Amino acid sequence: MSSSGVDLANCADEPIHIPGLIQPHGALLAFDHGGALRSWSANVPALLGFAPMLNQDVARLPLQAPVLAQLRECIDDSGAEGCTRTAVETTMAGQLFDCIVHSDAHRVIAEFELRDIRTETVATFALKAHTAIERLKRQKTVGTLLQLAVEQVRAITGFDRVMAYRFRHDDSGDVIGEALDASLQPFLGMRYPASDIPAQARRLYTINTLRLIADIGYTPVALVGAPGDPPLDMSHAVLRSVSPIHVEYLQNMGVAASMSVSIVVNGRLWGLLACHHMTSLRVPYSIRMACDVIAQVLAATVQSLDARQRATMVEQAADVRTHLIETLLQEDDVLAALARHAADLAATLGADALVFAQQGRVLVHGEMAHETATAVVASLPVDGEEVLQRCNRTEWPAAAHVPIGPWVGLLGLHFDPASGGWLLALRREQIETIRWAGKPEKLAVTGPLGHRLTPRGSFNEWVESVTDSAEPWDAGRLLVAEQLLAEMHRASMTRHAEMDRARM
Ligand code: BLA
Repeated sequence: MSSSGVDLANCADEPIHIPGLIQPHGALLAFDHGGALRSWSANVPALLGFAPMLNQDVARLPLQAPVLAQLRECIDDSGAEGCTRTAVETTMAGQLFDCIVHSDAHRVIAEFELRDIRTETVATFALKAHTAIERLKRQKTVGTLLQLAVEQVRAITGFDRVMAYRFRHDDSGDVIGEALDASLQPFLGMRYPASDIPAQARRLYTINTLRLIADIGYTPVALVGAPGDPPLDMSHAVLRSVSPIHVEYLQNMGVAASMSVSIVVNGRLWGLLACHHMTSLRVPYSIRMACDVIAQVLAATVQSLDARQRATMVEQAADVRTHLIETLLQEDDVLAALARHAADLAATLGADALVFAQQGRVLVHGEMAHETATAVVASLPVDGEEVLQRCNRTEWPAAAHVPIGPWVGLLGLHFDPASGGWLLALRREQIETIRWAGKPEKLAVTGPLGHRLTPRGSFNEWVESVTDSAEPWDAGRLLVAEQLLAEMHRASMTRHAEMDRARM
C-alpha cells in the first residue's frame, strides 16, 4: 500500500481530479465566482512574491494589469457557461510565467506556470506546428499518419521518446508509432493492459486532452486557505498533481518527465500520444497547445481514414460475395466452390483459418489441423443461432473435450441447416498473434509496489488477463458476415428448388 492509500487493487477509485496538490513548477490561486480568494498553493509567497489572505478580493492582489483583466473577464463569465481557458504571459518576482485561467461550477482558477523559454523561441515552434498540421492532413493511412505525428511532436517538444498508443476493444493498448532518441530501447509493438490507465483517468482524458508531469521526482505543493469546501476540482488545471501510483510506474521505467495528449475520435478516447523524457522537461503552455491541436487534426484524420477503410472493406466483401455466388450457382459441390474462394473469404472475414462443412465432409483453409477442424464441427449445435460467435475458451461446450488448441475464436455461419452446412471463420488466441518487439526483459525493475509496475510486468499482466481469449469480430466484420450468410441462404434455396424440380 502506498502512502496515499491507493494500491494496485483499487486504482480506479482514486479521485485524481481532486488531489488537493499541485506540481511545484508553478503556483495556483482559486477564487469564488464573486472574485474572493478561497484557496492557493502554499508556494505562492515563494514564487509570486506576495502573501495571500483568505477572501481577499482579486482587485487587491499585486498582479499585472493583463492578468487582472483576464481574471476579471473570467469572473464575469463564470456564471452560466463558465469561461474557456485563456493564457497570458506575465512576470512575477523577476520570473517569467504563463498565467492560465479557467472556471468551473464553483471556482475561477489562475495558474502561474514557470517558463524558461523566451517568447520569440516559442513563436517559431508554433510556426513549425502549422507546417506539421498541413502534412498530417495529407496522409493516406493511419500508420503513416501516426508515425508522422510522433516525429513532429518530438521535433516540437524535444521529448526523448514519443509514442502513439492505440486502445483496443478491451481498453488494452498497443504502441503503434514511435520516435525516439538512439540511446533508448524501442517500445514499438508492445501491448499494455487496460489497468495501466484506469477508468477515471480515461474519462478525465476525454474532457481534458493534455497533461504534463514536468519532473517525476517532484514534491507536491499543498493547497491552503479553504481548499476543501468543496474540494478544488482540478480536472482542467494544468498544474494538477498526478497519481502517486502513476508516478511510481514512470519511475520504474526510468522516465523523468511525461506528457500525454488524447486522441478523441467520435467522442471516445481512441489513443494517446505518450511522451517520455529521461530528465525533467518543462514544455511551455503554447507548445503544449500546439501539440493539442496536432492531436485534434490527427483525430479528425483518423476518423475520415477509418470511415473510408470501412467503406472499402464493405465494397471488397460485396465483390467477394458476388464471385462466390456465381461459382455456387454453377458448381454442384458447395464445399469445392467455397474452397475456391477461401483466401478472399478469410480476408473479408478477418480470419486466420476457415473451415467448410456439409453432410459430414470437412475442408480446411489455413494452418488448422484436420482433426481439430472435425472436432470443432462436431461441437456445433444442430439448430439454433445462424451466426455463432465464441471468443473465449469457456464459451466452447465441455471446453476440455474439444481439442481446439490455439483456435479460440469462432465465427460460425450456418448457411444450410438442412445439410449441416457451416462456414467457420477461426481466430487464434490473442497471445499467439502478438509479435513482441525489442528486448523487454531489460526493462524489468522492481519498485516499492513490486514488479508489476513496469512495461514488462504490464505485459505479463496483459497476458494473464487475456489468456484463452481471441479478438472478437467487430461490428464491420459482423455486418460482412451477415450479408454473406444471407446471400448463401438465397443460393441454397435456389439449389434446393432446382434439386426438387429435377426430382419431379
Ligand atoms: C495514467 N498511465 C497513465 C498515463 C499513461 C499511462 C500514458 C497518462 C499520464 C501521463 O501522461 O503520463 C500508461 N504510459 C502508460 C503506458 C505506457 C506509458 C501503458 O508510457 C507505455 C509505454 N497505472 C498502473 C496501475 C495503476 C495505474 C496498476 O499501471 C493503478 C493502480 C494508475 N495510471 C494510473 C493513474 C493514472 C495513470 C491513476 C492517472 C494519472 C493522473 O493523470 O493523475
